[in-house]
Amino acid sequence: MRTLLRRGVALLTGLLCVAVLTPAAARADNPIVQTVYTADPAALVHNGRVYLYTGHDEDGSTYFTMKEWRVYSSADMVNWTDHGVPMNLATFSWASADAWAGQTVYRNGRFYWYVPVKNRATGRMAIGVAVSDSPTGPFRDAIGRPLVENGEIDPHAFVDDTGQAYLYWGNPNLWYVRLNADMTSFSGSPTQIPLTTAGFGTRSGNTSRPTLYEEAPWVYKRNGTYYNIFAAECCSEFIGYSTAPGPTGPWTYRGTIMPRQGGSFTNHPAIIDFNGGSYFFYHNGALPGGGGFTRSVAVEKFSYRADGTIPTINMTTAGAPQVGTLNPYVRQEAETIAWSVGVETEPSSEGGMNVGWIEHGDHIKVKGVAFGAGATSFTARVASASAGGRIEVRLGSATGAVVGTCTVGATGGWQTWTTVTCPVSGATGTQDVFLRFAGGSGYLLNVNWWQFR
Ligand code: FUB
Repeated sequence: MRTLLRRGVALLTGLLCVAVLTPAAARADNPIVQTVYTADPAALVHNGRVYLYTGHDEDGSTYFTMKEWRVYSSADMVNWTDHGVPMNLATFSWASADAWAGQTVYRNGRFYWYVPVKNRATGRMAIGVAVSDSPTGPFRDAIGRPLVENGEIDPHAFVDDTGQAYLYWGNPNLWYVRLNADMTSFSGSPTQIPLTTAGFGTRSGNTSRPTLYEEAPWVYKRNGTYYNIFAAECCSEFIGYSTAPGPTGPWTYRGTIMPRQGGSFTNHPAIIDFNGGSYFFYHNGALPGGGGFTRSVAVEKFSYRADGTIPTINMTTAGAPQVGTLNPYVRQEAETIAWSVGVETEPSSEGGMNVGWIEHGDHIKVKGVAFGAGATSFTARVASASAGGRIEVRLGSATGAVVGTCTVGATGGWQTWTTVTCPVSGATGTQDVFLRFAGGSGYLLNVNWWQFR
């Protein structure tokens, strides 16, 4: 990812410089993740945070070459914390390939992550289920075998307010099965939801698939109505939706949510309500080097119409507005990022993740940082196997006013951590903070966390 993204972001930065006075460009926070390609979003609200589960498109992919899944979380919809890779193909001893589109639900103190993977024994796509006590994992295979297998993909679990849970999945068909309360077994047999044109719209020119339904069902209930949001009419896909009076139908096609756009021939929806707002997640090819096999997850805020229908939602680079502000006076993970240029993340020897592969001129943007009356110092947990470098604390942009500079020396290793502190002056009110890195050539330093005082 590094070379591709660095080169592309330099281009993007150039374009943004041309439009430097355009507020939308300055605010651009979509796609959500800049450090790797991400695909197939699934979002979950838990204890005041949004957890975003994604797949990972390998750099330079020419197919859905996917080996692991990733988790990010946010309390404000713009600053997203990278929780790394809590699950990969090796989690499922019976899986051989294709870590494709999954989804996570919470029930009775546990998190269940349903994913499609290829079953080594049969060569077919099957649905696995992993479990964890934490939304960020690690996850383990809950049953040691496929939960269900019929060669189809894109599982989505939904727990109805009756307590009955359902698993939906399918491409080219649409299936459901009633999950038991343990969420890792089911009752009855997988059942096909009839793909009627009344239920799922009319596809043009494909008699073997008469309806618009393609894949990626996302089912939920709102104000007594069941919604099924899905990827429609490959290729390229748009996002459509249907509604029903019950969890298994009968469905009525309601139209387009997100038209075809964004440079990826697939799209993949997730919808949540968080903190009084409604949010629509999707993916596109918007990052440098991006396309149909190098996708990136993004989000838009939207409002349901009074009658419960969903308006057309277009992809933006601005993304969702920030919910609240970020507190700089508590420890913040360096991998909590609104936008970054040049950096990557990795597991830290101190737990969680750290930011690494930092070179001169790279930066991290943290949005809406509430300094109040003002900060007097900046502290960062850092490591460097080279000669180190500097962390410039800038406000407003990567070329904005420098309010503090911390010098980082050699620590003897990329995971040999020390704490540096430098004075800060002029950081008051609510600001977008840019940590810009400076120094010589090559990698300069790693950052695990930071905090103002
Ligand atoms: O990411 C692989 C596949 O592409 C997913 O399973 C589908 O939903 C499509 O996004």
